[in-house]
Amino acid sequence: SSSKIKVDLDSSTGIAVVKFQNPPVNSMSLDFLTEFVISLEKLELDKSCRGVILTSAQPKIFSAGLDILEMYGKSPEHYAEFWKSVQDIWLKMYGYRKMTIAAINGFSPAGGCLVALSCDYRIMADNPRYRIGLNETQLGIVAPFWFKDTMVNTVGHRTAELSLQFGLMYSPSDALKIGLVDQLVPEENVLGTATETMTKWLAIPDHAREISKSMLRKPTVDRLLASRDADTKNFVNFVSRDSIQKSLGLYLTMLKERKE
Ligand code: CO8
Repeated sequence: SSSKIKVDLDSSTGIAVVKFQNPPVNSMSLDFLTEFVISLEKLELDKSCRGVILTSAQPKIFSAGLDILEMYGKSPEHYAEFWKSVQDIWLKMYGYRKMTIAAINGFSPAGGCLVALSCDYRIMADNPRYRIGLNETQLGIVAPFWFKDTMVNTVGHRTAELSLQFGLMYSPSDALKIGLVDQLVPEENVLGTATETMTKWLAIPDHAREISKSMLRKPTVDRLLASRDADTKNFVNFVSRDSIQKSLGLYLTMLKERKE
């Protein structure tokens, strides 16, 4: 299978650009997530890499989130395997030792938003058509507690209440207002600004920044580590329900019909 993750490491600056290339919408399938986590592990072990920028190789879309087809009409064993890979990518990213920046160059719903939220800094294209947010409830599904924790840690409790219950998708300017993203720039400058910003962050001694990050994030990571199996069981039971399968089926149909 062809590569869904393109890694470009500049060993003179220590900055790696990781590009999602899973057309048409960078949905996060099991294959995608597996390759993604392996790429991040390799970069974490590579001494010439100090920071990672995540962005998309597809125009207009950062990532459409988890691949809904991995959660629809499959076996319980498949759901469990898929969910473990979702946990793996979040655990890897949220606890990542190196500096990470999301260069959000398009739509970023649900799992796409989670990946961006797991970075240390978010720069988004100021295109008013783009949206970012945890829209799970709109699909009739529920973002798990660690998605919620990540959101609360970023935007605060009250904004997370509104955001998660409504399944709100924010325009770039609204996302900036609530602190869901840190900076907006013209579309063509997203990657350039991310590189400049990374260079500034890399002026901070790595070990001091790393320990500070870990101090802030470890309690959140530990909560999932303490209950991974229960969280997987919970997901498998939930997603296997007839009512949830029906909701996902309707949502997939809606996506298709919207096009015609
Ligand atoms: N998974 C699978 N297929 C998808 C997904 C997805 N997330 N998103 C889009 N597709 C498919 C479409 O169905 C379409 O398929 P086809 O070509 O066969 O008709 C194809 O990709 C292209 O999509 P569009 O035509 O819609 O492309 P546009 O450029 O018009 O729009 C968007 C791009 C805005 C990204 C749009 O596709 C969209 O809104 N997608 C849905 C995004 C979404 O709601 N994702 C949520 C996924 S759930 C998740 O990430 C977290 C789950 C948490 C766990 C829950 C516990 C149960």
